[in-house]
Amino acid sequence: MKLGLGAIHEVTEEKLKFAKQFGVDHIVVHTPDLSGDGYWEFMDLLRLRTLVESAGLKLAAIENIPRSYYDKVRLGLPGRDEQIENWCKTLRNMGKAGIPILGYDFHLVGVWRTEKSPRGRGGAYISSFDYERVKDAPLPAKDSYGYDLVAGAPLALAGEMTEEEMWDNYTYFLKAVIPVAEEAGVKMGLHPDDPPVPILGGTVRIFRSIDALKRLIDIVPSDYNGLEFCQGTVAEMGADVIEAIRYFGSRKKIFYVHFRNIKGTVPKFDEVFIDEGDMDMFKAMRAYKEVGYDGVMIPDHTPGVVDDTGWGHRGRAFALGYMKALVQAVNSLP
Ligand SMILES: [Mn+2]
Repeated sequence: MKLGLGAIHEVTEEKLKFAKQFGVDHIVVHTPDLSGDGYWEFMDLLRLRTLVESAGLKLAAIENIPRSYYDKVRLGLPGRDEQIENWCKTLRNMGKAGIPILGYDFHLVGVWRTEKSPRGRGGAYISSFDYERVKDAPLPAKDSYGYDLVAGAPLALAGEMTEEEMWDNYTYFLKAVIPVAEEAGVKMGLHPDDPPVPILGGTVRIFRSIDALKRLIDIVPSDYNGLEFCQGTVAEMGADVIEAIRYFGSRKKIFYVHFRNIKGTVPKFDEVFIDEGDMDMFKAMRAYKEVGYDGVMIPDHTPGVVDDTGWGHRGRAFALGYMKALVQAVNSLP
């Protein structure tokens, strides 16, 4: 198991130093601003990797492509073939630039929480989700990342899609891109839909169960088709987390891990500190070790603590330290 730091949108000297100081070797960059026109250019990707490596770190993955780059793909609209072609260009350029993993998701309204309040331990700010409060909320114009939900298309389209249509759009996309991912040597890992509920903002969400994750790996069997395994989201599903680690880990389908703990499951959960959630994180870490997982793990969302920064340096440092101790602990098991 390798530890890393993610949720880094802009690779600054300060972030790299932070990672280095807390003793991790890997960086996951989140939707970098690479000024590409529908795809990312080789030189921009190469510069990004070089920047990370100049600090003595490795660029383990890029997480998420700008959502406008594949809005038509997700909705199955005319123009999707061009976007798929661009996705393939990005994959080829990533491969040439030596960036081995692309994390992505395939839903319409992004990550959604209903509250962020100081209800956490000692008044820490935690984010929470309560499906009751947003079940019937209408389709927003922008997703929760702030991007236009469906650039240039009637919003209603997204709201009218059925689950099977969403699966069709996904299948069409996956069959087109995975062969190119193989050629390029870039693994594509899907992040399950967070929160994993059937409908949000009037749009369907298909990756909300273990069965759905199994289905996606069967659509195109390939070493390059797998998961950005968000343990927090799997816990939100109410699924058996250890079982899921064993199932996907033993099949080498976990490309990297979001190591997060929560309290509750959908319809209602809180994102608490890593040491106080429902999941025994030691057991989880042991399961990764037992299946021979050798990829990167990064902290995911963490509660906001006293005097923390907007990015959450203190919260992330706590999670990282905890993870480091867990890795040492499982590695010292007989
Ligand atoms: Mn996650």
